[in-house]
Amino acid sequence: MNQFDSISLEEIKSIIKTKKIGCKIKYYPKIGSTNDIARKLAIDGAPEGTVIIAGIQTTGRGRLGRKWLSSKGGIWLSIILKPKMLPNIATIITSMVGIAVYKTLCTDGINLRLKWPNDIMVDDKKLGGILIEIGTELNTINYLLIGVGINVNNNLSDFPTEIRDKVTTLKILQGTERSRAHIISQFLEEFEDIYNTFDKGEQSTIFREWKNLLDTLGRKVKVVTENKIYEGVAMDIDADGSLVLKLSDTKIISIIAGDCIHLNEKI
Ligand code: BT5
Repeated sequence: MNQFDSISLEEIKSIIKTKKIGCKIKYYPKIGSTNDIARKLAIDGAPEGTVIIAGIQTTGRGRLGRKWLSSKGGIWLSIILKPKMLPNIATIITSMVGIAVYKTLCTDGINLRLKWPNDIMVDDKKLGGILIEIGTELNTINYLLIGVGINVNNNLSDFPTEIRDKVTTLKILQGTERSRAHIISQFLEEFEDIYNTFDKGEQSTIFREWKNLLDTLGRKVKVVTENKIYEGVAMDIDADGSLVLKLSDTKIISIIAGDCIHLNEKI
């Protein structure tokens, strides 16, 4: 047992400087998925900014029901939001989470980049991911759940062999274990900052910042959407957060959701 083996809620509460995000924080040493607990709490009327943190998730999930490996040592958390309804709200919130993770970790000499739409990458390996789930009723957002997973003190041996060459952790990158309480507190502060910018209606400022961090732009990519696969050059992010793709026949299209594979170095 060492000092970084567990996440101390008391420590987070003693250092965090936010007003809204983290107004209530719940910690579970081992649960299914923080997003499931968040959903229950949101339906029961938990206030905006409530945060749920897990030590281990037994049924952590990614997008489209994919499995998210959540062994001991990572940051697995959800935030309950109650934002105003906007078209493509999931995209702007994903961008805000990516920017907040970047600002939290960039001072540590890590070459962190974002891969459209929701991957947190270092040197082309996945360090973390973002999952947005929305509860709506008659065109009104009842709640929006942000799920964030970041590999911190977990080891490569915690991952199945088939994805070991595609993932990384802060411990592998930095050769040392980190206080997750500190990282979480800083991340929640960075997120609150950018959520205030969002509340002021400054979406274009947020997308401009996102574009600077997106490693996807300028690359040849393959994008797998629900019903089609596209290949082309990722040109830009448009006003609603869609990826603008120039196809090989020079046709230009916008894609709001999908899985993106980088096919080459930046051109
Ligand atoms: C994501 O999905 O990247 C969103 C991950 C969100 C996880 C958080 S943890 C807290 C909250 N509670 C939850 O239950 N979930 C959220 P997606 O883009 O679909 O990527 C999923 C893919 O990433 C998998 O199919 C694996 O290939 C890979 N993967 C799984 N676990 C990983 C890990 N710990 N680190 C890096 N890659 C992983």
